Amino acid sequence: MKLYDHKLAPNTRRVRVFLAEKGIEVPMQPVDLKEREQQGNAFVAMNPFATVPVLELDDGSHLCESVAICRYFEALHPDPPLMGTDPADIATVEMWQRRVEMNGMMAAGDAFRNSSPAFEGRAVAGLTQYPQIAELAERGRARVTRFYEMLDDVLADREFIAGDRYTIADITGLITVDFGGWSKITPDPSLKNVHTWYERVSSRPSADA
Ligand SMILES: N[C@@H](CCC(=O)N[C@@H](CS)C(=O)NCC(=O)O)C(=O)O
Repeated sequence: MKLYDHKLAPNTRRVRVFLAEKGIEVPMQPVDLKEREQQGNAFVAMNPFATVPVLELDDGSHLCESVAICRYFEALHPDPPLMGTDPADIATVEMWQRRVEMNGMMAAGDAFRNSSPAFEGRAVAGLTQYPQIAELAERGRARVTRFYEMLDDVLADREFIAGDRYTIADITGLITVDFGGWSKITPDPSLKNVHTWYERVSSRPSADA
């Protein structure tokens, strides 16, 4: 088994943090995104969407999508649970994971990829070339800012995003805040609950993974 990884990429970090929380070690295979290794024939044969992470299993098959890869490890190593325990809890964690992903992470992606000069003509990850749209960058910034305000309300009465236990929703939240920082989108200082939560999750050893 090995994980096709890129040290700086938020989605690969999500998997690395998840593995660190579970104490699982997986050999890493670095992918040079800057040199477009992810767009080469060998990589596209593993993942036609041309993105990392990709998990190669011992039988030579491949799993893509960071959350699906986390789901695989959750099933293999249920302890500590990071994706819920009973049916309602599993659905609650999924609900928050998706909310953070769609309203925070993807909006931060829109802000970054539609404004960074390095991503001109590559506003969407993958093989198809999409032009940058400045309005999408602006909307992304506005959405992340609004998402942090909503998150602050959520965190008023709980330690973690999906409840009293650290879960994958917190991991996606952590990578969203750090990724948003690339575009200088940071939670407003008035959002005390978000800041307290961020200190809590970013001080866990797994955050360095
Ligand atoms: N939904 C996918 C997103 C994967 C993704 O966008 N990966 C980025 C790195 S964070 C990538 O490989 N980008 C390559 C590119 O932009 O060409 C997942 O969760 O795995």
